Amino acid sequence: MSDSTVLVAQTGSVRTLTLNRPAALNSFTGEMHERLRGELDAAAGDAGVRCVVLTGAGRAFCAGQDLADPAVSVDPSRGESKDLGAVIERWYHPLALRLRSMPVPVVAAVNGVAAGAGANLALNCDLVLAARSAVLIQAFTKIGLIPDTGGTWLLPRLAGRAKALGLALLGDKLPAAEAERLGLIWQCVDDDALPAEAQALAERLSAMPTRALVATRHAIDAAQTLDFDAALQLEQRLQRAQGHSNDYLEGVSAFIGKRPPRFTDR
Ligand code: T3D
Repeated sequence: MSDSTVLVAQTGSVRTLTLNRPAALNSFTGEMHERLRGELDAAAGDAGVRCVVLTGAGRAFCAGQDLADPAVSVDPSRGESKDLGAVIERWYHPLALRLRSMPVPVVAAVNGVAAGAGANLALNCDLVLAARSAVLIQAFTKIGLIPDTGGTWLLPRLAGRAKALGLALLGDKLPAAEAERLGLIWQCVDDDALPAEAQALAERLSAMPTRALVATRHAIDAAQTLDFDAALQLEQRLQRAQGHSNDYLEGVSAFIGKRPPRFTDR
């Protein structure tokens, strides 16, 4: 197997990116950030990609920041501190923004523990499937930090303030089934079934009208900060654009012709 920190595979129009530092539970070094950023950009720019799956090698999805990376690790005996704001600005904020602005849907296949920024990495994806044995951990307060990578924005919106605070303050393990019950993730599946379920979901999404999917994500995210009238205005603008798309013509003619549609816009 390649020793690259991000493995890339393609089946049809589904691009799978696998975080690949299993000995350190796929925690982020600067190098892995760099690779993932490059691969997300490459997938975004490739017309042959209509859905991305993000997963982890080995027993973890991602344990967040690699706490032994010299860029962020501190030597307690020296009483030194690091500028974590710079780390966030350079890596985690662009990562969250990249995921939420991908021109194709992104599926997280959470194969094992997802901790710290690793948990919020998953929550930034469009649909999150998790293996039943996986756990999500807002591990930040355990090391004196606050949730980042969009966690403070995402958690209350997904689970409500009470659960968001419980998860973020206590940093306990949240089993995948409970994450599904709380509405934090789309679905929890049996461990053995995760790769096939993630691929099937990604193939289903890749056959759908990509631009409509991405515009739907945009409208739903934007509506979090808009009043009702502004959300209606945004729907109108986006629907106008969709109305001019090839996919809309194809969708309607396929419906009228009683045949399956073949969507091509991206
Ligand atoms: O730059 C900044 O700091 C700002 C940005 C912050 C973003 C963040 O993500 S902060 C949160 C960082 N992540 C954590 O605090 C999680 C730390 N890891 C854990 O709490 C546990 O490892 C897990 C709960 C995730 C899993 O526990 P367990 O018992 O299944 O595994 P383990 O034995 O703890 O870990 C296995 C190996 O992975 C171990 O290495 P070893 O002893 O076999 O050589 C462990 O050190 C390594 N590992 C796990 N997480 C990290 C890590 N190494 C470096 N960084 C990690 N985050």
